[in-house]
Amino acid sequence: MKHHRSVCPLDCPDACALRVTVEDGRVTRVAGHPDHPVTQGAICHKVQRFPERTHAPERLLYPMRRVRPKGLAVQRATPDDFERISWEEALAEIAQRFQSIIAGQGAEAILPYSFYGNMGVLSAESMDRRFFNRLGACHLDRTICNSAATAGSAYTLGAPTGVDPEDSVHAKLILVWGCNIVSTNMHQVMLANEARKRGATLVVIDVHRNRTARWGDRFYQVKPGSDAALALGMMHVLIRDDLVDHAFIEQYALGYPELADHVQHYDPKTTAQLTGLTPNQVEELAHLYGSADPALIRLGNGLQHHDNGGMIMRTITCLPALTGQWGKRGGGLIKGNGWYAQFNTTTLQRPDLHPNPHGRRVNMNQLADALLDDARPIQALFVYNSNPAQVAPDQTRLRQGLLRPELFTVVHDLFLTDTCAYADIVLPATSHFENLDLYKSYWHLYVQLNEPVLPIQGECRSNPELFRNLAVEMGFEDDCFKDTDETLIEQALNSNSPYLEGIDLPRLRRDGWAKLKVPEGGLFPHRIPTPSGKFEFYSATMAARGLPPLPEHTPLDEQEGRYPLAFITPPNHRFLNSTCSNDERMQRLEGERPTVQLHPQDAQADGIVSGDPVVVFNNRGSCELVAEVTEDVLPGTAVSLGLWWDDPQQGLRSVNHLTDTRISDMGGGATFFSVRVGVLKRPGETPGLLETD
Ligand SMILES: Nc1nc2c(c(=O)[nH]1)N[C@H]1C(S)=C(S)[C@@H](COP(=O)(O)OP(=O)(O)OC[C@H]3O[C@@H](n4cnc5c(=O)[nH]c(N)nc54)[C@H](O)[C@@H]3O)O[C@H]1N2
Ligand SMILES: Nc1nc2c(c(=O)[nH]1)N[C@H]1C(S)=C(S)[C@@H](COP(=O)(O)OP(=O)(O)OC[C@H]3O[C@@H](n4cnc5c(=O)[nH]c(N)nc54)[C@H](O)[C@@H]3O)O[C@H]1N2
Ligand code: SF4
Ligand SMILES: [Mo]
Repeated sequence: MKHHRSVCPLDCPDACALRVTVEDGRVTRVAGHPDHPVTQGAICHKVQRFPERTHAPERLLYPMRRVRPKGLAVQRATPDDFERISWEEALAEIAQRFQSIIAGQGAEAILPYSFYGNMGVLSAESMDRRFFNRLGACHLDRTICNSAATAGSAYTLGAPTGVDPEDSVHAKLILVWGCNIVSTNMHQVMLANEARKRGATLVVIDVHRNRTARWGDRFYQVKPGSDAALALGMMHVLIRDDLVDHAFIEQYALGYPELADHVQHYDPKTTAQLTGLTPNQVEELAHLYGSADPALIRLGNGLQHHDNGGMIMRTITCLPALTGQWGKRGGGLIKGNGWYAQFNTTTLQRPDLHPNPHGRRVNMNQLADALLDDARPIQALFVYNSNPAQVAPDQTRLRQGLLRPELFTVVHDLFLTDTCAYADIVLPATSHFENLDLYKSYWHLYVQLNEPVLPIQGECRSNPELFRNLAVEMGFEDDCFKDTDETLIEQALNSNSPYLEGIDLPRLRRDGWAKLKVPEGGLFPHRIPTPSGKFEFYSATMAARGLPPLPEHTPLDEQEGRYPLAFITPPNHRFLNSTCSNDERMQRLEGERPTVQLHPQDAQADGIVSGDPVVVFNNRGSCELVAEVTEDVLPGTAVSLGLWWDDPQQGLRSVNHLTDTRISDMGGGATFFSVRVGVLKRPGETPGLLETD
């Protein structure tokens, strides 16, 4: 029996340090590393299940070629849909198909599709990027998660950064805003509980009473997409009651007179109408925030998945500058901190290898549109670190696109995901227990090294190894395709960022992790990287781009598709996006089937009671869910948690049949949560208006 250090590879802010037990060549236990300052020995249930996941009989262990028709119409993808082939055959077939597409339509007809299924720097953004750059492939804008917030908050703060979460123990108020931390950021809960012991109040703002709302001390329930109005209403009260920090504003902020004038319109009564709160609640929240010291905002990731998501983030990030909370230990705001780990991406990804840096780009939220683009249809799709046939919007059209007979699709994954149901070639990926990799967190400030603890299983290959092999097959002779994993890590760390100073491979090999050298207070007050060098309430850059220069509330289109309910589909507790959704134990703990939470008023209209199978539909598609009638949601809002894999035999399919490829106001972000639907108690039947309306 041996114990090893490891890192959780999942797309989760906590980036936990793991302690892994290996016995007879198998992982038998995964626990949190007790010495890591943030992980503190605790991890979530999902990753405690990694021994079973790593050695699951369903894991892909060798390359396969399709022998049966594509699609999820009748049943899930099964190994019987494929025949086993050798790596030599697989690589030769991919290279030959790529070469003939390049000769015919050009390399821009080949689209890589990846996200952060494995957050490792090597797995997610190294050899793969070099390969597709050298190929001259279509560029992919990786916008599915965080790009509206990155763009929106940068207008106010200059960079999408926040304070060190370890300082949250010093807060006296923590405002958890559109962030379900009990499920999605458990170590923020541990830190907040410590703050609570020291007297802090925990306030939650969300559209539904989620697990975090139940844990917090106070809960404010708002209408979807109304958070900018709420923040502006809070500013109105803070300014009216002189709860702002004038000295701070004078020294560090730009545009206060314009802001003060602008928020006159957002009196508590108006704000209440816009948000669904009462005027008293608006006053109370503003006073709670304005009088606590230090006050911290933990701003969520999902909150930005609205048509107006960029502006929501831009607006909320103004609050700590108004109250002078930056620079106070335990105050300020945390949205994300990934920006600080400034690895040398130019060397890692080699954008210079691309023959056409300003060539064709596809926004990953608009994969459905790109696949169905008659003028320039994508001819080859190469999927890794992602499961688009589950996570991307507008699945009805997306899957039509994936079924185009001439489309050549390759999927590299650990499991036969829903996307594999559309693959011509499936390639087996190593688990992170089999790889060397480098990790950062998008929340805490530690960089970590992950060393292999298991031999490679079956014929699996890691992402960097796969793209090294493909480069050889394509005849790419550039030296960069010969770099080993160690070299890639050294290159990543060889950056002139002050935050990475003193962090190198030998140190990471010795200690496992190292804290970034971020000065106390983050960028504040040393450097506020906006054009003016101040927090910008008024942004000339936004004005120049045709955007409102002041924080603003833009209501969501409640007429979207003429459907009565706003439909919100955030992550659940035990799946990680669509990863872990194939674990039957996790499914059981999540209640066997996906549900839709409906307010009694909305349910009554159609005689729906809890447990009824219902059809949720709009003009883009439909899916079947089980009704859960509850006052945890507001009238007019329906909530379904988790991305469940399709099961055609059980009538299960992705909630993303209902979402749209529309992009947000800033950053090309996803609009998963700005969707409207109808609900009917008619299982199995497809009412006439479902698909076409
Ligand atoms: N267990 C688990 N953990 C995860 C994930 C997972 O799938 N499962 N996914 C990971 C990833 S990739 C990400 S990006 C993060 C996401 O995690 P979070 O940052 O917590 O974001 P979400 O869970 O998407 O949304 C947070 C909350 O925003 C609420 N919300 C939706 N619309 C609005 C609105 O208009 N106003 C307000 N105030 N609230 C709104 C939702 O109801 C939800 O409760 O979690 C990561 N961690
Ligand atoms: N309706 C709705 N849709 C959403 C969201 C939502 O809240 N609501 N959330 C959105 C968000 S925030 C995000 S980030 C996206 C996430 O979307 P994705 O990034 O697609 O996330 P996953 O579904 O977890 O799929 C990751 C896949 O990568 C595979 N994988 C893991 N490690 C490796 C590896 O080393 N190599 C290879 N080749 N594959 C590997 C996993 O097995 C898994 O199948 O989903 C988005 N979609
Ligand atoms: S999914 Fe998140 S909480 Fe769970 S082990 Fe990984 S990093 Fe930690
Ligand atoms: Mo995400």
